[in-house]
Amino acid sequence: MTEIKQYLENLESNLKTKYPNQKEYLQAVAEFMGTIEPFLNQNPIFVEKNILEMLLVPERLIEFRIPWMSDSGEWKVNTGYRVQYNSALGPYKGGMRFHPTVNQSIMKFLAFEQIFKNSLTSLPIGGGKGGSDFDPKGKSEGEIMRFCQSLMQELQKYIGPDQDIPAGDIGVGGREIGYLFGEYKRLNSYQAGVLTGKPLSYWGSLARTEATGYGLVYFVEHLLNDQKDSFAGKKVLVSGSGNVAIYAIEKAQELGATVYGCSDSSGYVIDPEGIDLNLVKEIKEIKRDRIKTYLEKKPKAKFVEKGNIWSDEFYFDIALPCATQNEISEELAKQLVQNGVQIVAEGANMPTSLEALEVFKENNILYCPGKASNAGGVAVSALEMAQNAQRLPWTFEQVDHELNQIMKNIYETCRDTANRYANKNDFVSGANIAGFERVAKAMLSQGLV
Ligand code: NDP
Ligand code: 2IT
Repeated sequence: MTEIKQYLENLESNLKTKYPNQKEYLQAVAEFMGTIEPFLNQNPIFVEKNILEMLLVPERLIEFRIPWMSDSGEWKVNTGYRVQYNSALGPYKGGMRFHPTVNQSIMKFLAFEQIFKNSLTSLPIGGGKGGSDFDPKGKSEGEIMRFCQSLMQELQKYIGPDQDIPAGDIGVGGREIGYLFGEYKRLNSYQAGVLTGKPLSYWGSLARTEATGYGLVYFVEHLLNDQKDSFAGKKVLVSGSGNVAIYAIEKAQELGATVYGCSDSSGYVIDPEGIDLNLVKEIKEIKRDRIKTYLEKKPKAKFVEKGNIWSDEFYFDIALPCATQNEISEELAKQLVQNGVQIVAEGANMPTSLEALEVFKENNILYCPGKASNAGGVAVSALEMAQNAQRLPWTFEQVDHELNQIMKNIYETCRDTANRYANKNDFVSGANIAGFERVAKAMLSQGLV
């Protein structure tokens, strides 16, 4: 075993001993560590200076109490988090997730991935993530508002437009960002750039809502163009029906693909006529209802209660997982291969298990890791910060054009880095190495801070 391989194995095994129960975090680190050796072999300075061990320790991890009162007057409490992982490239930047499964492991995996994702955008943003184990399902408007206000009473101590800039993620969209922003303003002052994903009426950016889904499809379109191909005529399935899924469907349809299915945590829909996106938007964005109700207006579609969309035997070309971590297991990956899938591109963060990833590799599936392919959301968040600092709004076309350029650049960087250090089309290695290189250089030049 080479000295560098041994160094990497020691770091990983120490982490396993320290955090034996943080399985998502260990998974994200393992995926990263498994790709970085060829780069370190050519750049041993980062091992000599122990940059990797330094990088693994979050700069700060804040955990706090969020008390709130239900409509019926009951006293409730949740746990809030903000992981300020790495600020070598800029202020901490990353979303807030509200979901009952949120814990330290999930927060750390998301923040860790965010470091490299943000680095890949080439914009001045460091890596962070936050959220709470609060479950927004079934809560009233008033409960959501009071919860957001209570959360911000604590979080406001640690954030600022040049310090840490939260945004949305699962369970956090424009409505929640609005309540968080209002409370921050009341406790501090009007700082447009303290949160991104703001509603358009007060300094939100045009195209931020669309950015992650559109960016995902732009990334894949650049990959397809490289192979003299395109989305036109492709058959696509998408998991989830939230912010990322909806705008991935929209752009894929616009580029001439047919999207046959989408899902939520209650089950999945396959529509042989192609998904009616206006109907999905009405169900999800306006009524905040379950995807099952799609069948009320489209009786020819099928709904599989509690089913995972990737278990279906539908034959299709491109899989866009846009729901949550580890939604594609080894078994489901095999099913996708059997279904004839050629490309798997992640809109969600880490939707593919390590075992599933191996299946894709063995079968030469073109696999685009989320930290590259879903970076469009955070990239436009950084453009929102730029507009806020400039005190000038940009047009939709301007933001959308920048987004497409950024995704092209990320795709080409991953492709070229893979060709240089790993194998052709190994976008996992490409994304990890290119993302790491920028952060590591910045850390080194800033000294022991
Ligand atoms: P939303 O809350 O808007 O939507 C999430 C969707 O995924 C919903 O359809 C939800 O179903 C489904 N889902 C969530 N958890 C589960 C679960 N445990 N099992 C089954 N389905 C589930 O979130 P986003 O669209 O913003 O986020 C989706 C993914 O994209 C996440 O992994 C997020 O980290 C990632 N991402 C988001 C970005 C953004 O800008 N918003 C940027 C980059 C990545 P249900 O409503 O039934 O819970
Ligand atoms: O995972 C992600 O990149 C996001 N949830 C978006 C973060 C952001 O700051 O816009």
